[in-house]
Amino acid sequence: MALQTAALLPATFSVPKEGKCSASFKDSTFFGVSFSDNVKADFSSSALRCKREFTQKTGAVRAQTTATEAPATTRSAMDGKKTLRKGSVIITGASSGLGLATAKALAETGKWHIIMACRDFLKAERAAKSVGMSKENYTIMHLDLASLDSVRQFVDSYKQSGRPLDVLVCNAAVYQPTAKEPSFTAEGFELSVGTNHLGHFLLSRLLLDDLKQSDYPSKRLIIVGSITGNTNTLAGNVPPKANLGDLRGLAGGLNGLNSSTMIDGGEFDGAKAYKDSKVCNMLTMQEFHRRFHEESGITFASLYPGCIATTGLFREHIPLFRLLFPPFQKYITKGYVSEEEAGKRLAQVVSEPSLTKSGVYWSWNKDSASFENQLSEEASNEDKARKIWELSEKLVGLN
Ligand code: NDP
Ligand code: PMR
Repeated sequence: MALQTAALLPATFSVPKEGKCSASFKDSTFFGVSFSDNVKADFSSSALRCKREFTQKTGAVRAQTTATEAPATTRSAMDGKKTLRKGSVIITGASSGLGLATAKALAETGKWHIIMACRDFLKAERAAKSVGMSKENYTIMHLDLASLDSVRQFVDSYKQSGRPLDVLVCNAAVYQPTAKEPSFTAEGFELSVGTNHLGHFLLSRLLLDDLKQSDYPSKRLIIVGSITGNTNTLAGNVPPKANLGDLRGLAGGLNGLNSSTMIDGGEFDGAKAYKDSKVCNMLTMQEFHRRFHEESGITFASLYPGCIATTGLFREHIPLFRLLFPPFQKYITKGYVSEEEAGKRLAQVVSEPSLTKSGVYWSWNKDSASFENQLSEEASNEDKARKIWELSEKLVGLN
């Protein structure tokens, strides 16, 4: 049973104005090449398989609760100066790509303790080592966002650890652009929206009180968004476009039985499901802001870090896409950013004193300077945000 709980070891190119795209291809084609029949089964890891592998691989891992609560500042006995304790930041999906690069950037400052909330413990441990993070700067905890039980166990373990929570970064995501059939989370929600939105929704709701209790100078909840969910950009107009419709699929539970697997009630489309999930992420951030910013002082933010064309996000795309996508973004759209640069951007949203404004969707210009970007009509629709909040509460069992 010791293993059932989370393992805890110390261990833009953005087009700001309305842009119209005349592209007439589907997302499943790129440079006119059809991918549909080339999907490889070796990337078909289901949430359940990952969970099993974790339990097998981490047989020797025990939960430890080493941390104790510490006030944000302590006065030094030597010179009486106040010193700030290390901030505690949880980053979901810190085992690769943007999450790992952000963890690395924050660890290098020496001012943060990073809780890497990951579904594959060994992968996370290797990843942390591979980027040179030193053990005193991070803790790996098991979290599978495709299982609400796992989310609840993670939260329980975190609370038991006694560690304060100063910043939560909802970063993990799955993208299934070539899937012909939907796959599902442990509770039977379509996997992309289930993981990217519903898993994070429950996680952030359950950890909100911990954030509220933080005495750190700036406490933040960050939910990673994207340009492709924003139809006021060229990238957001590449088919299939995000569209949540009247939310009838979400209301029905996205299970493909008595409802559609898609939020808008349409036919399953993996690329659209991902983009829809990003719209939910950006709307959720704003709804948090409206409901809790004033009373709690928490900064709620989202961002588009740039096109990080080399990450594991594209693992289920065909090899040709993965080969051509980075140069396409580098030389044609000029929207490309390296994982390292994107990690620095997200690290700014975590820790920069100048980025404390709440309710903002951050982006960066060509000189890598941050600016408050405009969200599309749908991604800033207050009525939809409230409805998604209420429907999501029901689905994750908060209501
Ligand atoms: P990666 O695939 O490299 O990282 C995604 C992370 O999410 C991985 O660590 C993965 O774990 C984790 N993850 C996936 N499913 C689960 C799950 N069920 N439970 C816990 N963790 C899970 O992609 P990126 O770094 O590119 O993506 C990070 C974020 O950036 C996403 O929110 C994405 O939408 C966003 N983004 C990415 C852009 C890009 O161009 N790449 C552009 C705009 C936004 P594992 O290592 O085990 O697979
Ligand atoms: Mg896109 C203005 C240029 C721009 C930018 C910044 C992106 C970002 N993309 C742009 C344009 C185009 N893309 C154009 C003109 C095309 C047609 C050739 C195109 C195609 C394309 C595909 C097939 N782009 C993609 C895909 C994906 O599978 C990626 C996706 O949609 O994932 C959901 C993607 C992306 N383009 C981006 C970004 C950031 C992505 C990554 C996904 C994300 O996290 O949002």
